This record gives sequence, structure tokens and C-alpha cells, in this order.
Amino acid sequence: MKLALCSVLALGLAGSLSAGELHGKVACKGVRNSADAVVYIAAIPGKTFAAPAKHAEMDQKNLVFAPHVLPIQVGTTVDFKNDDSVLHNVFSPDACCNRFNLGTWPKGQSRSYTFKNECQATLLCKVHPEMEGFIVAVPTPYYAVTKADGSYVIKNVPDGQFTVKVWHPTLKATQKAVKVAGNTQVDFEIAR
Ligand SMILES: [Cu+2]
Repeated sequence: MKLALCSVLALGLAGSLSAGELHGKVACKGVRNSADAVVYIAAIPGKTFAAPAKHAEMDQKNLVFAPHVLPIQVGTTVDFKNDDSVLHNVFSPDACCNRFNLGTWPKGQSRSYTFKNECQATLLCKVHPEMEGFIVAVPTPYYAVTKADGSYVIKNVPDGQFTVKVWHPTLKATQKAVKVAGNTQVDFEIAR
């Protein structure tokens, strides 16, 4: 009972903290455009986040993974859809997601996988070796993926001192110590 009351109080306090928007641009050097960089707040010491109940969705359409890069919070279940008239498969060679292989399925069906660890998972399809996608499972609910112009927006970020990380499928990852106070702008540049 006491514990429950504490939780309610803690939630109330958290709700009263001011929150803003973390936004900016990631300049991706040496690639076609600045899309597909994942910007996220790294694990916050002493803070844990419950796994989201809502599923995320990764589609296979016109023989590509859509979106190409999908950031999610650790604990999220992803539904893998097939929107093509051909069979698709999804597997990952990465240990952080136990090298899952969901089998092969036709249009209109989907298979699911829950990402239990922080992970930068490459997605591949055994039927179409040229297909490649990425799921980036991050430890906080504060993440975004850049548009072609490199811009990103992470909404409802509480004030505080954080490590903000940037991941990209082909460029070198980077990070910055960031003090968030209301609406805060942080820009990055990444290269090979
Ligand atoms: Cu395929």
C-alpha cells in the first residue's frame, strides 16, 4: 500500500517537471542525404521505462523494408507485415536479438518479435538478398529518426542532463552530453 502511494506521488512529481522538445539537425557526410540517423537519449541512471504495450510496425512493400530504419524503445514488439504479392522472410544475424528468424509468409500476414535488449538489428530477407532494413532498440522513450534534410524532433523530453547518441546504418556513431532545459537544439555531424 505504502509502495503504491509512493509510486503515485512519484508519477505526480514527474508530471509536474517541465518538458520540452529536443530538436536539431544531423549532417550525414558522404551519403546521399541525411535521412535514417537515429537520435536518442541513452540510458538514464536510476531510471527505468516500462515496455510499451503498443506494437511498432515494419512493412515489406515493393521489395523494400519500410521504413528503412525503425527506432523503438527496448521491450517493444514489432509486427512484421508483408504487403507484396511474393513471399518474404525476416531474419537478423545479430546476437542482441538472438539472431531471430521468423520464417516466410505471404501477403496480408504478419509475424512478431519482441526486442528485449538494446540492439541495432540488421533485418534481412532470405528470399531477396538485396533487401536490408534496421531496427534500433533504445533504452528510453526519447528517440527520433532524421528526415532527408537531417532534421529531427524528440517531443516531451524532461529537463535534465543527458547523453544523446546518434546511430546511422553506415556512418560512425557519435554522442554528446546535453543539458535539456525547455526547447533545446542540438546538432550533430557524422561521417565514415
Ligand atoms: Cu523478401
